[in-house]
Amino acid sequence: MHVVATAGHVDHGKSTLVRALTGMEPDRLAEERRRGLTIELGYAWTTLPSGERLAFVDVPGHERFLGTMLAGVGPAPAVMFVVAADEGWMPQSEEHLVALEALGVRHALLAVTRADLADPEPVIGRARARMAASGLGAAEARAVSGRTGQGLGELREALDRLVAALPVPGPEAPVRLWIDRVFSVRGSGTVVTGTLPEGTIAVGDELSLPAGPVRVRGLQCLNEPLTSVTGVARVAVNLRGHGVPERGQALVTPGGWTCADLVDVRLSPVGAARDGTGLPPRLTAHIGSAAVVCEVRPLGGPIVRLRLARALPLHLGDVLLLRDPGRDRSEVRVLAGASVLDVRPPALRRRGAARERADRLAAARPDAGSLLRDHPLLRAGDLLAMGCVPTGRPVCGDWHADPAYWSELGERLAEAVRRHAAEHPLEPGMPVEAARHALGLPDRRLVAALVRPPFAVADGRIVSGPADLPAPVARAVGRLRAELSAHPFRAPEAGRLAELGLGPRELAAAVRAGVLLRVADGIVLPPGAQARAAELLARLPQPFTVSQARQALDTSRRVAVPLLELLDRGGLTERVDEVHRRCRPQPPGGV
Ligand SMILES: Nc1nc2c(ncn2[C@@H]2O[C@H](COP(=O)(O)OP(=O)(O)OP(=O)(O)O)[C@@H](O)[C@H]2O)c(=O)[nH]1
Ligand SMILES: [Mg+2]
Repeated sequence: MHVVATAGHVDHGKSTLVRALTGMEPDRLAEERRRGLTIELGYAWTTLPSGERLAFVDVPGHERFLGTMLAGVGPAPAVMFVVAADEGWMPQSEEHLVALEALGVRHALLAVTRADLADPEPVIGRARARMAASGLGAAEARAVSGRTGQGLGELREALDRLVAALPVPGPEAPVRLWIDRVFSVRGSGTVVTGTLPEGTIAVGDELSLPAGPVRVRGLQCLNEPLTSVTGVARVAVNLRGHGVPERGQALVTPGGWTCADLVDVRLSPVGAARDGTGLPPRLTAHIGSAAVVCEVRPLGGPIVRLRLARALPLHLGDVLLLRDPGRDRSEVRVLAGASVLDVRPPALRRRGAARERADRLAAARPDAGSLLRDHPLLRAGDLLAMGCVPTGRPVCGDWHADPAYWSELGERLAEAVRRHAAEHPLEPGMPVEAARHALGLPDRRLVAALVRPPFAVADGRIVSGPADLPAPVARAVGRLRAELSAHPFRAPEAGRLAELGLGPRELAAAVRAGVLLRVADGIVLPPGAQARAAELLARLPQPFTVSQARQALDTSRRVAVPLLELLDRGGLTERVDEVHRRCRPQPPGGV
């Protein structure tokens, strides 16, 4: 089915035309019929010549009910714009047109009605010119009469063409049903109605309201009970859950939207505001059936920040209509459309931060690539809740990153690992957690995903080796060095080396690469072990025996003997006699 809202000046014949097209009464209230005035939104439906079903949301034209008009038009994808042939273009014609322009409505049909009272042609010309100038485009026009039925056949065919040209909404899209009516049915509880623009609601679904989760007990579409309904549709949803919903709230897919009370937007001023200077500091923002007071903070150029009095479920690319409720009634009060650029904007504390923000958002678009340039690291669920389908592959798990930011992070990580190695030469490598902290990342897995040769992750540390060291060897060496961190001189036994996959060839490569020190055949220690050993041995009473050295180094004879020989060769120690050695004084600056 399709949904079309009406629009047009008060008393121009919108409800009469809907009645004539559908045979249903859109003005449900006794007061409306008594006064001949639409106050609330009206609903009526018909079948078009093509067989397509079309529901109308009939809006009031009176200036006092502009908020209600916006609630009706907001979620509808197309509009039937009504102008009376005998009265012509009037102030609320203009105001409604400006509102449609601000909302970005692009699909409209012009019905010049009451054609039985005056020649419709001049009015058609004027109205089409206004609509074309406002960005609504070249709308098809029909002269009709809701009273005599003149032109209704052609109007129905034109409505068929209008709805056939509408984009097909996605059945899988997250649900956001802006509530336009709430009532209770004895024995069934609360029922809300609204225009479902896209997505699917099924009986049994769990959805969210501001007050909490609710479950769908029953569904109706054009008075028929259904088990599931896909947008576009007029729906009545019977809910089970806590709290009583209100018009202006939205029934949404949990996690499908970002509930935001602070948004950065790009303004498109409309109507008289187009040449105006700046906006008042307090306005009313309309979206769907919601109307929320907001404070306006200009950031620079067309970019402004809105603080909404109440959080709304929003996506990037949503359009809020801004109007000034306090202005003189005679003026057109709709001021601008505000296209949402960010629903999680950063705080602006520094001087000049607002201007920088405006520059940054100047070219922003509502897609994942653009969003990631602004929020460089987001989970897939966050992207979707902000209204952007992730494109490209995640960098790890469900994390998506801006490519430029990701490669910069890689460089920062390498730098941090090198600095860590320089500052902690005896540690086997930088702990992954320390790297996560240094880079300010939210998830350790991101650090692991950033590690590239010559670095590798082993036992919770980032170990380094030259690029030509094969990754499995680098990992094994990293693990070995991690094991050595508590007892740096307890070189692993042959069995452990074999378990780690470090045979003679792998050990030789690691030694060549400088990531291990060869003490003797099959005995390896971390690089820098000589200096560390000399330091510990220098604390012993001089001269010392192999046994004393073994204890000081907390190792076995198997390691101590060849290590001392290595130190002798390196000039760090020297023999005094058959059983004693001593440390050789070292030049200042160390070895
Ligand atoms: N002669 C004639 N009168 C019409 C026609 N359409 C509407 N009217 C009359 O115009 C008056 C207003 O009609 P409505 O249909 O209530 O107008 P509306 O646009 O719905 O008004 P609001 O909802 O209050 O903005 C009523 O008295 C109708 O009888 C028409 O085609 N011909
Ligand atoms: Mg009416």
